[in-house]
Amino acid sequence: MADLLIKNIGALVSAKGSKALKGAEMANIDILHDCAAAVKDGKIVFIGSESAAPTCTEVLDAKGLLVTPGLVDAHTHLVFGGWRQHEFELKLKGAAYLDILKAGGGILSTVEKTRAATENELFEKAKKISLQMAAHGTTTIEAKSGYGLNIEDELKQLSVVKRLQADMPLDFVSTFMGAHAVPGEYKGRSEDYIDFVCNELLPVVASKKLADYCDIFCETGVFDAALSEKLLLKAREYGFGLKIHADEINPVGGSELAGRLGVHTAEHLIAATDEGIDLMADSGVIACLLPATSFYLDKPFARARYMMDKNMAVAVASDFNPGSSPNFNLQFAMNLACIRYKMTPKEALSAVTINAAAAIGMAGKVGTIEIGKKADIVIWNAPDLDYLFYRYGNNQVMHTIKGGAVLR
Ligand code: IZC
Ligand code: ZN
Repeated sequence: MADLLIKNIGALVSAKGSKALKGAEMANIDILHDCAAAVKDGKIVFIGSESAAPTCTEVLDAKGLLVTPGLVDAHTHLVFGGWRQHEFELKLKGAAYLDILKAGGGILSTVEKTRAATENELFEKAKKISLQMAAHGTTTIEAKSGYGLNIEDELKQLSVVKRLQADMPLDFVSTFMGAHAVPGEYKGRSEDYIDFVCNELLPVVASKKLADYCDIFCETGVFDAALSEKLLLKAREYGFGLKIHADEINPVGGSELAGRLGVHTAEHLIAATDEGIDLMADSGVIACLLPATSFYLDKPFARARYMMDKNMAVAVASDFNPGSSPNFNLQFAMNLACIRYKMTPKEALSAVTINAAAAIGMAGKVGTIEIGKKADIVIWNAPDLDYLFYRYGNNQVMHTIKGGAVLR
C-alpha cells in the first residue's frame, strides 16, 4: 500500500537522471501522457498507467493537467532583514547598483538591517517567504549568507537556514557568502577583509558545518579576481563546494577564474567573455543564470544560448534578494529564460529542475520525477508545457507536493 496516488495526469514532463544536462541535452525531456504516479515514504514508487498503480491511502486528482518536478531555486539570498524600497526611486532616476553600494547603501543597507534583527525575526521572515515560494512551485531552495559580514551575524544567518531545514517540509542548501561586500569596518581594505574571512570566518563556518558551498561577489569595487581566487582556494581546502558571482555587471575576470579553478557553478555571467565561457565549458562549470536580475537592473541578459552552444549546463534561478531581485517567483524567471535567453520551454524546464538541482548538489535526490527520487511534484493549472511558459504574471500552481506532502 502506497501513501499518495496522483491520478489523471494529462502530461507528466520531466528530465531523467542525476546529472546536469549540457547544451543540446537540455531539450531531453520526456513527456508521458495520461498516467498516474504513486508515492510511498516521501519517494516516487510508481509511474505508469492508472490501472497498474498500487493502492494508495490518499488520492489526488490532477484533472488531466500538466505535472512537472518541483522547481529548484539554486540561487537566493533568502535570509535578510528589512527591504530596500527606499532605493527604488534613486534607481529609477539612474543611480547604478554599484554606486548605491559604494555610497554605503545596497548590500550594506541590508547588512545593517540584518545585524539589527534577531535570529528569530530572521527565521520567521524567511519561513514566511519560503512558504510563499512553495506556493509558487519551489520545493528546494539554496540560501546564501552575506548580510552579516562578521562572525556573529554570519553564523546567525546560517543558523536560520539550518532551522528552516529542520522546521519546514522544504529542502534548503546553505551557502556561505561572507565575501558578499566589504563591511564598513573594513572600508577600503578588501584584502584585510578577505584575510579575516579566510582565517577566521571560514574556519568557524566549516567547523560548525553550517554551509555546503562558499560563494564570493567578484565585481568592480567589491572583490577582484585575485582576492576571489584566494578565498575560493581556501574554501576548497576546507571542503566547501565553490560558487562565484562572476561578471554580473562588469567583466572583471570572474568567468575566467571560474573556468581556471573549475568551480561548481558560476552565477550571473551577464558580462562573461568568450574566453571565460570557453574555460568554463572546458572544466564543466555549471552556469547559474539569473534573468530576473537583468530585468530588474535593466541590464543585458546573459548569453545563455551561446553557453549552451559551447555545451555548458545552464541553470536558471530567481536570485531572490532585497536589492537586485525582490521577487521569488521562479515562474517569472522561467518566462524570461524563454523570451530573453531564447530557451525552449523544455530547455527552460531543465534549467529550473535537473540543472538547478545539480547546481546545488541535489540532483541525486530531486529535480526529476523518477522512481526512487523524492516526490517533489507540481501540478499546474496548465494543460501542457508550452502553456505554462507562454502565460506569465500570474501564479499557475494548482498543487505543490514536497516529499509526498501536499503543501498547496
Ligand atoms: O543584496 O544586492 N548582486 N548581491 C550581488 C546581490 C546582488 C544581492 C543584494
Ligand atoms: Zn546573488
